Amino acid sequence: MKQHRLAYCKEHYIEWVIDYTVKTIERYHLFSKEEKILVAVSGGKDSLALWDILWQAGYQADGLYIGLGIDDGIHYSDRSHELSLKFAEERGLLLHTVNIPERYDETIPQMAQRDRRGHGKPCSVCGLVKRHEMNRIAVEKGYPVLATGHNLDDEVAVLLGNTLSWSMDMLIRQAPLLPAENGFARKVKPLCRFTERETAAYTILKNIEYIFDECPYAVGSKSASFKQILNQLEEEMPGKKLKFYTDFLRMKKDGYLNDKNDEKPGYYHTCPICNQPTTIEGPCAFCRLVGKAI
Ligand code: Q46
Ligand code: ZN
Repeated sequence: MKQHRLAYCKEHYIEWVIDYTVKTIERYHLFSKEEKILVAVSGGKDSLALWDILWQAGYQADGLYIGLGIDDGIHYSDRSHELSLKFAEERGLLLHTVNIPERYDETIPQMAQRDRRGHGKPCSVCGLVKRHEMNRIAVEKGYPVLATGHNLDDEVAVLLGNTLSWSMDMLIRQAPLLPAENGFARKVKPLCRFTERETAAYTILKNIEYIFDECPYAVGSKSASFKQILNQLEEEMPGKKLKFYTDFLRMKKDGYLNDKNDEKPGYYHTCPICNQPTTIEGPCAFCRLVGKAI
């Protein structure tokens, strides 16, 4: 690992990953061992690695799997559910499951077809639904903390995208911890300092079976192009990704990006249907999407 100037054998690599995650949790004050954590699990390497690390490190972490109804010939959703269940059973961990087509009578691609946002591409609808369901389960089942497996590659790709478009409201909100507010659970990203390669190495060394295929809709996304560019940079300048991210966080901490004049969304209203916070008066974007508002 050139960026850390470290090289480990299998046993010490696993120890290092767990240790480094705990340090990240403490550095950004993400959560404590007394708190119940809900880990959003997709069956992919990052979320399963995160759940495994938190479990190994002695945190109280349960999982949440959201079935999106994405098939596309490879049974992406079925297979990722199977692997998440297997992971939980092998460790005696609790996995909550929400099946979107069963609960709302439509798969994510079907919802996306009806919706104008995203022009038929399901990602923006998918993001809206996942955010809503994760928060719903966290609040309903009493989890103060919601953890996702976003890694450094994900974070720097978002950072590059937001910088290129100078989306100040998004830059202000990008952080390893988003505090709980107005009916939202605290959101945390304990793997934000690991590259994708590092989390993949952890899952392989721990023999964790994960879904290797990406979601079929991830192909050709903007974020995939940003990741490619950043990987080229990293090749030439090892450590660039981590430095880009940590310098950004340091600048924010030093007050360069404060939210005095930002246009960050104000969640001043409560949806009359689902009771979740919303920026608009009346039914929230989710309830309008799933047709409950009609
Ligand atoms: S799952 Fe959903 Fe992603 Fe698939 S449809 Fe797009 S957003 S790519 S993380
Ligand atoms: Zn609502």
